[in-house]
Order: sequence, then structure tokens, then C-alpha cells
Amino acid sequence: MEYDLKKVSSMFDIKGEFVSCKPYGEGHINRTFLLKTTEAKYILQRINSGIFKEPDKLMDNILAVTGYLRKIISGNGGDPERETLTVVPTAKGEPFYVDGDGNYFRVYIFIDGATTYQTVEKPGDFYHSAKAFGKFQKLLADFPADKLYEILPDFHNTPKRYENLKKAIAEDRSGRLAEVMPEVEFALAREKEADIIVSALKEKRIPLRVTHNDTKLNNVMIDDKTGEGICVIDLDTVMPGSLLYDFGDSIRFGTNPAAEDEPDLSKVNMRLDLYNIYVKGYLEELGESITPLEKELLPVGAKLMTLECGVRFLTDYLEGDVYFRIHYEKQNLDRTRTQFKLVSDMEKNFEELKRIGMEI
Ligand code: ADP
Ligand code: GN1
Ligand code: MG
Repeated sequence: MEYDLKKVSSMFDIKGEFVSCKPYGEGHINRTFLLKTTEAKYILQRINSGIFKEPDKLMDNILAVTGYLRKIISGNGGDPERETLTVVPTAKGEPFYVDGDGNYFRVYIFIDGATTYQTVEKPGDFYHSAKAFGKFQKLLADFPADKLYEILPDFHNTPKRYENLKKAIAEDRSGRLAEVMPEVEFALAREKEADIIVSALKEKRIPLRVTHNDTKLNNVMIDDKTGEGICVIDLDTVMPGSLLYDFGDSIRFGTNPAAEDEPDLSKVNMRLDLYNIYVKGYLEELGESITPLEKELLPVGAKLMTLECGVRFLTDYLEGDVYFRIHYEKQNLDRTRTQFKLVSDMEKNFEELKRIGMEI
């Protein structure tokens, strides 16, 4: 769908005259555009309101979290316009604009002089992303969780994701089931492990924390000059959850040198050196605030998050690609296969993963 981006931009309280507004980034859910004016750059996004059914509550969450972070960053002498997201309101002072077709748009200040990466180009970047996510976790440790709407309930509830998969298998709406039997069998063979984290949360053996829930490498901006992870972005899914899923999401995305949809599985693997580096950076930041059981379960977080993501891609493939944006027909199947290849790799190296966590 095309939008009148010039008109949309004019609704926001931005500086200068409109120059251009072009697609930007590689997200699977929202639509992101780089908006340039004669005086500044912005990120304009169309919120996927098919998935985020209550965009007003979503924006309340983001304003609450960024407002909280902004105070801490300013108090520490930092630059809040670079170290957290800044929502640019509409001319009427609203945090989003709804066009005549019911599309929701928001604008952020563009963070300049920093880059997001799709794969790890330098191990140091991964280390700094770990520190950034660890710091994000720590800064939000005392954030009042009851101020947050659970914007996507059961987002990282792996057993529920399995329920959805089984429903999609039973319905086989796209007629693709026969084609994906090996993947279905791979997933179902691991179903009994799916509840390890949610059970630990339910039984209060691990703490419920305010977490990010989408900690891919491309959701942290790496400063071009210092190499440090200066800003954690993409705050749509900040909700109460377990840090094990946050840790796991970074591992599943960042330790793989290939793309998330790489069709050649010989290129897909979990790099142990990168796992090591991430654990180091993350634990350095978290210090004593991570509990012994959380630390012990880090490899489980990596495996379950990767499995869950594969299960979600597979479910979407079976349902006819209704959730994740695709650019070619079998993209969700390719995505499923990379995730399951990574799960296999993690299983092969599981003892080593446990050792790495305990040594640091
Ligand atoms: P999605 O939910 O679709 O992943 P993101 O919020 O992560 O959307 O944005 C997509 C990409 O746009 C990011 O990976 C990043 O490169 C860029 N981006 C997002 N917000 C900003 C910002 N405030 N400043 C600079 N770049 C940004
Ligand atoms: C989606 O929006 P994006 O591309 O950062 C998805 C994540 C998945 C990820 C897989 C709201 O993230 O949960 O892990 O794709 N976001 C949502 O790449 O479902
Ligand atoms: Mg993103």
C-alpha cells in the first residue's frame, strides 16, 4: 500500500521543509521510512495496527519507558536524544497520527552517526550490543512494570506458540503441510522442552522483569566513532518477561554469520566465539543483578528463543504468510530452516554453552 508520506510528515512537529521520505531498515512488522527535511532527519514509521491492535497503548508504553530512561540518561550527563528514542509529537501534541485510511504513523528523532547491523561484521560490535542490552535491562530494573500494558500478551510464551503451530498444522490453510513435514517433526520432537522458562517464571524461580522482547542486533545502534552500543531501539514489545528470552534473541540472531532467511544452510551456524563474547558483555553489565538460576539457564534461553522463532515462522508459512512480511514465496520456510539449523547447532554444543556461562 502506498501512503501520502509528504502529507503524513506535515502532520508532525518537525523542523524544516519536506525533502524526501524513503523506505528504510529491514523490519518484518512495521514500515519504516527515513524522512529528510531541509533541517533534520527523522524516522517515520507506520505502526502495524493489524498486529498492534491498540497503537495508543503501544505509544503510551514507549513514552513511559523513554521518559524514564531520559531522566536517568540526563542525570548521568548523557545525551537523551542519542541514547534513547525521542518521540516527535504531531502538531496537535499527539504521539501518533492516524490518516484517513486508519493507518497509524509515528516519528522519532533520527539518531545520527550510528549504525544498525544485520549481521556481526566486527566481534566488538556484538560485545557492545550485549553491553547495551545488559544496560537497558539494568536501567529498567526499577521501572514500575504495572505502568506497562502487555501489548502483545503471551508474546514469548513458547508453549502457546506450540499451540498455535498445532492449530495451523490441523487446519493446513495454505496446503503447504506436506512440504514441511521434516520441519514439523523437528519442532514437535522438542515440544516437551517448551515450557522450561514459562514454568520457572510461573513458579517464581526466576524473576519477572521489564524486558525488551526483540533484542536483535539490528535493534541496537552502534556509534560509528566509539563502537559503543549507544541506543536500544524498537521498543514496541517492551513488556514484563524473562531476560532469558532477551538474551536468547540476541544469540539466535547475532551468532549466525548468515542472514535470517539464508536458503543455503551450509552458511548458517552458531558461532561459539560470538556466543562467548555476548555472554561476557551481558554479564559484565548485569553484574550481581542476574540470579544464579537465570545464569544457569542462559543456554536454555538461547535454544528456546531460537526454537520459538522457528515455530512462529513455520506457523506463519502454514497459515499463508499472514504475520511476517515476506518478499518471496518461501521466505518464511527459509527463515524456519535457519532457526532449526541453529537449534541443532546449539544442541550439539550445549555442554560447551553451559561451560561458557559458568566460567564468566
Ligand atoms: P522494525 O520494528 O520494523 O524492526 P525498527 O524500529 O527497528 O523497526 O526500525 C528499523 C530500522 O530503522 C532500524 O534497524 C534502524 O536501522 C532504523 N532506525 C529506527 N529508529 C531509528 C532512529 N531513531 N534513528 C536512526 N535509525 C533508526
Ligand atoms: C519481528 O519487527 P522486527 O522485524 O524487529 C518480530 C520478532 C521476531 C523477528 C524475527 C512484533 O521483529 O518477534 O523475533 O521479527 N516482532 C514482532 O526477525 O512480532
Ligand atoms: Mg527492529
